[in-house]
Amino acid sequence: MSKRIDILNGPNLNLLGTREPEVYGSDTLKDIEAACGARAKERGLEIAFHQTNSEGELVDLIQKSSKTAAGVILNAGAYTHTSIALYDALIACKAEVIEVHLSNPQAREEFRHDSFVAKAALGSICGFGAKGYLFAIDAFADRLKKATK
Ligand code: CA2
Repeated sequence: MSKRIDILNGPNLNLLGTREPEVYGSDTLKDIEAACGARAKERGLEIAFHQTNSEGELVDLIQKSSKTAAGVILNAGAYTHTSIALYDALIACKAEVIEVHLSNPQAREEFRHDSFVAKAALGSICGFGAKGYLFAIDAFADRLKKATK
């Protein structure tokens, strides 16, 4: 079984560390990528890390992950709350999906309360900042270990 986890990030997450540290923390996306790489190595997983501001490209990435990855960790940014195209790609995706958000959308504006990603995901990790990505890597590592037992 593939031990690859694709970590996909949506719009504006390339701006992390530049503004709103009180909401999103002070880590840059590069810092998060490095921390994910280190945790994945400890847990015997490979990762591929991507960010795009384009909804269509996010759909393309999910379709690619479906063919090549065991799991997808997805922070779809604001597309989380708007994108039926993402929902359709996720329900067709053969890899399991864990939704991650740095902030807790439920504790924010009402327009962030609904998630098209959550409806197609194994589960969601929200509100723990960059650590949420590491929790998701651990969740996949535990699941893949169980599956090969
Ligand atoms: O909390 C999260 O991870 C979000 O996915 C972040 C999205 C937001 O639309 C979601 O509701 C929750 C926004 C990402 C924008 O990140 C920025 C970071 C620094 C400066 C500007 C934007």
